[in-house]
This record gives sequence, structure tokens and C-alpha cells, in this order.
Amino acid sequence: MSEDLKRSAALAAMSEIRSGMRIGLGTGSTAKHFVDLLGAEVANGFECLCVPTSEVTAEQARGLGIPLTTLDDIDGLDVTIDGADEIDRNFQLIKGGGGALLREKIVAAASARMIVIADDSKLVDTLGKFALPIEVNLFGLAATERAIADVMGQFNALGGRTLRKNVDGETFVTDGGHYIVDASFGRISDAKALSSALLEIPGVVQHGLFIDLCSDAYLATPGGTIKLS
Ligand code: ABF
Repeated sequence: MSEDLKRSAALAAMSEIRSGMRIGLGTGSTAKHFVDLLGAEVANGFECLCVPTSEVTAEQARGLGIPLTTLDDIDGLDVTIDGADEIDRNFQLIKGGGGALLREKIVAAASARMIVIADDSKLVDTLGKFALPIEVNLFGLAATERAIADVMGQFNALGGRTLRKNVDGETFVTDGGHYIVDASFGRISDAKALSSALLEIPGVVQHGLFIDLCSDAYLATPGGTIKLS
């Protein structure tokens, strides 16, 4: 997706923002545009209070002078604006390609509304082509991976799984100090059942299926940005 399209989706989502709102700030290259746009408004005197979904986003927001808080200091958020790796027509999502899924899900769940910004290539009929990120505890990693493999078998996964590496070839570590297993399902026909099965594995901290959390999406196309509600 070109930076122009990402920025268009982010700009469209700015129409949802009102003075005084408490806003969850997403992570990823599309959400980064939204934070830039919000920062420009804050520089002009716009008032808001924000919770970032990653250390990267927190650093960006601080650099722009966006006032930050935590979910320990406020009782909820009005809206979260975040990217996604896949979105279906029922607003179910796969997230976590950027490795921030745990905080993204905590923030989305604490928000009255979650709005996705993306290009329309992220819109799919069925989730699962994008490998599902699963955040796992380091303790008992092999046992957790075996249990994930069992669930993949039960759900007829078409592909395998990999422990995520960073660009230097080292194991990727999340902001919460966990690893990520990327599981290629190919096609996820029952996201709720898969979510429950994965969360039953003790070593699974969280996974990137966002079910019934998102209510709207701004999807950018070369012909303009469309809103799905
Ligand atoms: C975050 O950024 C993630 O949940 C998702 O994996 C990713 C989308 O990235 P991008 O906007 O760069 O495509 O929202």
C-alpha cells in the first residue's frame, strides 16, 4: 500500500475525532500517519488524551507533544484508531503483524469504539491468508508450540508455523517480553472457536484474532476512501 493511501485512510479517520476525546493510538505504518495528523492538530491547540499501543507509538506521540496517559489513570477510551492485517465484512480482524497485538487488544477492548484504517487490500472474504500472530510466554515454549500445532491440526490449517525473528535473525520479543508464533491457517472458518481453543493453551498470552472489537473501517482505494460501518 502506498504511503499516500495509508495517509488517506488516516485522514478520513480524523473526522471521527472530537476535542477532549480519550484516544487509543494504534501501531504500524498506517496508524503512524494517524498519529502524525493528530500531532499536527495538537500543535494547533487541539485537546485530547491518548493511550499508545506500543513503545514505538508512544515515542512517536511524545515527539509530537501528544498528551499520553495509561489505562490505569483513566476509566476508558472514547475511540481507538488502528491498522489491521486483515478485516472481513463482519469487522473481524487479524492483527499483530507489527508485533503489538497484546497492547492493541487491551486498548481496543477498553475503547467505546475501535476504528480500523487500512487500504482495501486488507479486506478479505475469509480471514486466514495472513499468518495468525500468537503471542506466547517464553516458559515452556516447546510445549506451547506443540499445543498450537495440535490446534492447527484440529482447525485444518493449510500451512505451518514459525517463531518470529527480527531483521537481525534474532527471535522477536514483544513490548511485553514475549515471543510470537506466526501460524498459517490459510482459511479460518470459525474465528470464535479458534480464538477459544488458542486461549485454552496456558502458554498463549494472546492472539491476533480481534473478534467483535471493531465497529467501523476506513479503507483507502486509489479512487477514494470508503467507510464501512
Ligand atoms: C498494527 O499494524 C498491527 O496490528 C497490524 O499488524 C499492522 C498493520 O500494519 P500496516 O498499517 O503497516 O499495514 O496495527
